[in-house]
Amino acid sequence: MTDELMRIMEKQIACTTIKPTRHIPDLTDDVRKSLLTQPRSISPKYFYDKRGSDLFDQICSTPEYYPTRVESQLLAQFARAVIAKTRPVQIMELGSGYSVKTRHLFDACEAIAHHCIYAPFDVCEDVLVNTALQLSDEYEWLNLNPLLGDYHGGLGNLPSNTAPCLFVFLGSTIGNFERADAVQFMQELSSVMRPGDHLLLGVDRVKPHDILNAAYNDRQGVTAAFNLNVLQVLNKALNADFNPAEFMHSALFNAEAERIEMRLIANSEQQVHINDLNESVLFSEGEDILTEISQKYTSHGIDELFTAARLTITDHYEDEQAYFSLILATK
Ligand code: SAH
Ligand code: AVI
Repeated sequence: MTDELMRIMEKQIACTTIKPTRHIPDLTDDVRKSLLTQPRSISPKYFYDKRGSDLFDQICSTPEYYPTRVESQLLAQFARAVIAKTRPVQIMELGSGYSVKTRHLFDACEAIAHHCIYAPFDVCEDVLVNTALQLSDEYEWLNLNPLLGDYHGGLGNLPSNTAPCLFVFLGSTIGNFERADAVQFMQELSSVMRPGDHLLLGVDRVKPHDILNAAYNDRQGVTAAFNLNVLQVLNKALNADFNPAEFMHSALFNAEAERIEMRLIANSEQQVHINDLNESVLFSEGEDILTEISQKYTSHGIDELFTAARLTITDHYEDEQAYFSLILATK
């Protein structure tokens, strides 16, 4: 038995699997529907195997990727106010990853001896378990309830019997939804919130294009490696033979749609075999796969999102340059 497994058992850390409330296509369905047909795309949720999650973590420390830095500064500044206002019995975080910035909320709880439950919800089990282990060392008072699941499957089965609950959705992960899907998601979130619950949402803002483009094209090439890693995920899961060296990372701000569009572009004509599906894909030179959109919002766009979800904004925190917003809202 590995040391890590021993620690998990000693600490009794187990993930609860959250059943979807509606059908979620699996990787096979998604690949058939989106990758084998044109225009080609793949859902960004497939980025996040252990390596993809680690690469995202590294992106957060690149000098160009301002969202993490700015959001972290906002949390450092306002976490105490958020906790004082919401007094959560439970903090439920969607797409929690390594819960790095959430520690500002735990520190704010600790400062006033306010003990609570933390329920991180993520698709990546490895990261959930490791993070829970780490947090249980750092915050002994924190009552951990890691939840494994896919938020595209609905939020109706999340444990919600503990009120007041502070829902947290950081990193502008809402930007990885198409605008219409973001509205639907916010409405779904609102429908599981009860009076007294709050939502803390991190949203990246529209800003000068050079800053946006640089954030997704860091000089060390970490974002490129993160993007290309999805091909390895497909190779492993579906016994495919994508050659990442034959694809190029591309991320460009689409000014009309106000979003970064991240793609993988075939360097040459090539045939890829997806053995488990018994399918082949012929890529022409320059043909691309859309791997992620990262919608940026204006302050007006943020207001519209909350209005559509019938949530009332109580506080809108932003940095001096209005690069990033942290919004606290209630039902
Ligand atoms: N909240 C963290 C991590 C953001 S990265 C931060 O702000 O730094 C996006 C996170 O969302 C990853 O941890 C990824 O595993 C998770 N994620 C992506 N798609 C998901 C889905 N469909 N359901 C649940 N979690 C998802
Ligand atoms: C998680 N998500 C909000 C990040 C983003 O900025 O869209 C993922 C990312 N992709 C490239 N860099 C970071």
